[in-house]
Amino acid sequence: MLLAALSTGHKIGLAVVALVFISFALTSSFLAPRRRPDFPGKNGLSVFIIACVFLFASMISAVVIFGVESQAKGASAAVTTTAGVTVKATEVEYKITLSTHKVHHGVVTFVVKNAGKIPHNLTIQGGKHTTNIAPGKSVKLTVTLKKGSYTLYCSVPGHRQLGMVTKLTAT
Ligand SMILES: [Cu+2]
Repeated sequence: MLLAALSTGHKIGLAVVALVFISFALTSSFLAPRRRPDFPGKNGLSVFIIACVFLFASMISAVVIFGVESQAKGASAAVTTTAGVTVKATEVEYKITLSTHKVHHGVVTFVVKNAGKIPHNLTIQGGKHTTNIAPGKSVKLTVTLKKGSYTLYCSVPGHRQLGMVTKLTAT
């Protein structure tokens, strides 16, 4: 989750820190003992431990700092990409009314209200659907939409043909 939220710049920064850490670990475990058979030795050991702790700490802080930074930067965008948008769908016999027919692609939550007198559902063609909703009740359906055009309908037999079908575009 955290890594996915990082921007490219931050990922490069993290990779550099990770590379330093890895090369230090490899160098100290393979190269140093060859040159100095008594490695790490009495004095060397404490230096080695300090270096280890320091590098580990910088790696952790790099993750934390970069992570916090990108979360702060993404905060405004998160409204549409992470938290998602809400589309209200009102169903009656035999019509589906959407609060909007155009959304930004990503997470979309449908709040589906059955304002009719018999059960209905909201089905995304080729995708998720709500349960059959009793009259007067509301159900939420959260989906992740890629860019494209979607057909929404009620899958109760006959209802789509009677007009319970509409379109939604994700841009
Ligand atoms: Cu229906």
